[in-house]
Amino acid sequence: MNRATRVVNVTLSVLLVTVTVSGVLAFAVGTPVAAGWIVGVHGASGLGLLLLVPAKVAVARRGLRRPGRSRKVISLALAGLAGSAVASGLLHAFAGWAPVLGLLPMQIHVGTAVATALLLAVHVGGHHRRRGGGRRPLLRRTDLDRRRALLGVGVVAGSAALWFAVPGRERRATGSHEIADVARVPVTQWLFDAVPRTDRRDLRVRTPGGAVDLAALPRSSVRAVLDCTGGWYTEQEWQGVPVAALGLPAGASVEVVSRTGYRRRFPARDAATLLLATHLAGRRLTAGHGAPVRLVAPGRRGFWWVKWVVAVEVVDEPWWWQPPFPLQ
Ligand code: HEM
Ligand SMILES: Nc1nc2c(c(=O)[nH]1)N[C@H]1C(S)=C(S)[C@@H](COP(=O)(O)O)O[C@H]1N2
Ligand SMILES: [Mo]
Repeated sequence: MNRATRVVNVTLSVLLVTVTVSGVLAFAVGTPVAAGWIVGVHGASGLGLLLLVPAKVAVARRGLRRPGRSRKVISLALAGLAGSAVASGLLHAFAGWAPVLGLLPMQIHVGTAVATALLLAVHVGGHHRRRGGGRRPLLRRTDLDRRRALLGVGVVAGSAALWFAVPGRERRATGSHEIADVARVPVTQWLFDAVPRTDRRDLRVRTPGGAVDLAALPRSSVRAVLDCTGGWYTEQEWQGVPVAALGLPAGASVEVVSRTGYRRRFPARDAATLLLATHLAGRRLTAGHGAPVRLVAPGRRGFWWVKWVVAVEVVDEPWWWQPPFPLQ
């Protein structure tokens, strides 16, 4: 591989790793300032890929002339998938979160992005196997000389400029679009849950100290933003009982459990801000939105807002000892 080819490929790889890592972080972070930075890096590195298209086409032309059918198929599929990831990211930014052909732009985006990352691993792995069987190092010292450092600065500046040049529609720091009307808030599940049958009047929640009837406790209310990773958010008034009012024993974490088995674990200090909500915008929750009791987790993305809560447990394991995203 000659020097120019290497420069193009290494730069592309750095952008792809950056865009993948920042994309995953964008889903994990709900607080506006941190999310703003992460989403900015994400958008810029995603759009920055476009700056490298001409150089990569020149490099790939040469590569495609060499024999090796499966390598060509993988290369072209990779180009198509990465292109679709960029296109669906832009679709979300410009068209909004509403479904296209039954899928949210964000679902198309994450689907094509994950496929891109997996295929990239195959593609890079294939290139770095030597004929003799040994492996070439992925990065070399000479990748980091002064000229290339300058080139790197150029790519970063160009990517940032492109990101500022195509702002898309107005949206929150996380990239989510606003839904102002509470009647239009969609019923959303993370992956596979279905709306369970529940008794609307039964406000009992299991705790380590026994069942607690929320109806017997004073209610408080909070304005909080439900921000779904599907790409929308809504700021509403939620009413219910703070987790701190349940009289839980001390422990490292509290775990909020749904009737469906869906659960999330929180640091114990969050108990003060977590709310077991029974009302949304002054009305009792509907079945789809988590009746009779759903969690409100201010500052956290929607997948933390466990619906159909039946129990709050106290556990010794730290909150980060759980899958970063739910598996159900
Ligand atoms: C190959 C990998 C990826 C590429 C090329 C890519 C590219 C893009 C692009 C070009 C945008 C539009 C940015 C803008 O115009 O503001 C975008 C937005 C977004 N992407 Fe990705 N992305 C990738 C992976 C991911 C992953 C893995 C996730 C989450 C798990 C993710 C989450 C998001 C989110 C939340 C937005 C919305 C941000 C906004 O509206 O500004 N992306 N992406
Ligand atoms: N039990 C359960 N709770 C859940 C989910 C789920 O799949 N199962 N999805 C979460 C996700 S991803 C979001 S965005 C919010 C959506 O709340 P809504 O349906 O009231 O809009 O619920 C959260 N609570
Ligand atoms: Mo969500």
